[in-house]
Amino acid sequence: MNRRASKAAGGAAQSRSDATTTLHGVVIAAHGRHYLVAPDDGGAPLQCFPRGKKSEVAVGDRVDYQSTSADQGVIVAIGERRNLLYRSDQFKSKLFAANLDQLLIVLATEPHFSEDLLGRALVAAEANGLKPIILLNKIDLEAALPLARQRLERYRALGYTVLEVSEKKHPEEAHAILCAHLYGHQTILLGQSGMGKSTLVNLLIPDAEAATREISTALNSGRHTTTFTRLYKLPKTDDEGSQGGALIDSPGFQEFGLYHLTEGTLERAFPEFRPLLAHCRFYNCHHLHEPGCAVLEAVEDGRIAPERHALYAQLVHEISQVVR
Ligand SMILES: Nc1nc2c(ncn2[C@@H]2O[C@H](COP(=O)(O)OP(=O)(O)OP(=O)(O)O)[C@@H](O)[C@H]2O)c(=O)[nH]1
Ligand SMILES: [Mg+2]
Ligand SMILES: [Zn+2]
Repeated sequence: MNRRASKAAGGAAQSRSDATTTLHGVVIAAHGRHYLVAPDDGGAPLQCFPRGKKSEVAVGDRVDYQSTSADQGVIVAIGERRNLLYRSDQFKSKLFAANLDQLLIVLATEPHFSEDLLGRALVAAEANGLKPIILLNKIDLEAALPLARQRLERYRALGYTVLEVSEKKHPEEAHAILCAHLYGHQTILLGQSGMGKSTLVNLLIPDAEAATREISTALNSGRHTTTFTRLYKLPKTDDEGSQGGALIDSPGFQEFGLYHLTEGTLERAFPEFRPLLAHCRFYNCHHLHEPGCAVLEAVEDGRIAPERHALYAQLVHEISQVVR
């Protein structure tokens, strides 16, 4: 049946089962080579496979697809992306999501969060032009709170937004704070396992039923609760100006390689380096050992934290390992 004929036959349901008709939707979940696509016409999500061997589809992608059965389809084209967030090592890359506005880095007082991963997530946000927001969750765990706050002081000083909530103990307060920052934007939640990403999704989107740790414990299914990346549309609220948006929940991770970045992108991803870059003696300064380096001088006299420069040096080292 051609497009005209299917139109004549009438109805979206008819054309959706027509393999030659190209339909449009958004990828809302990715698990291996399985993708869930939410059709633009508001129909139920259907399971899709990408055409061809390489699966480079990401959650948040706009796609053209053709249905192969009532609840399955094949992705035939990926729409142009505003951005694509991913991590990489020397050998492979792993997609997080596409077409994002913000990156919410979810940390907690407990378990102890990794500052290395926090620093890398900030660099990834800067490199992709995404607004990073740091969230400290579980502030009800008072014994661990002072240290967590102290560790985040540096990032506040750099100008990053740092929010503090207790999703479990003070859900109404948390709800208000989070809505103010998340409504109207497409935001990915990144963080180590157990920080409270899925709890946050459930707080803002009650019918998301994102599995939290309790559920996984009940099912005895291991440490990592969330096993795939999934997009949830924010419900429209009554108060005017709230425009929906979406949250993308992702599995907790332990590594955040950024081997695909260039040195030029890296140096600009550190906001405290930026005003100094024009003042290095050599225009192609690597800010590692060069004489007359304005960045190294700032490290020397305490304007730049040595830990931040060490992260920069480590990332430069890592990208130099890649054969381009
Ligand atoms: N004390 C306390 N516990 C919390 C809070 N928020 C979440 N938790 C608990 O922290 C645990 C982990 O929460 P999840 O939302 O599953 O964490 P996650 O970041 O999604 O973890 P992964 O899916 O494994 O990446 C659960 O037992 C939650 O109940 C909080 O504000 N205070
Ligand atoms: Mg989770
Ligand atoms: Zn320099």
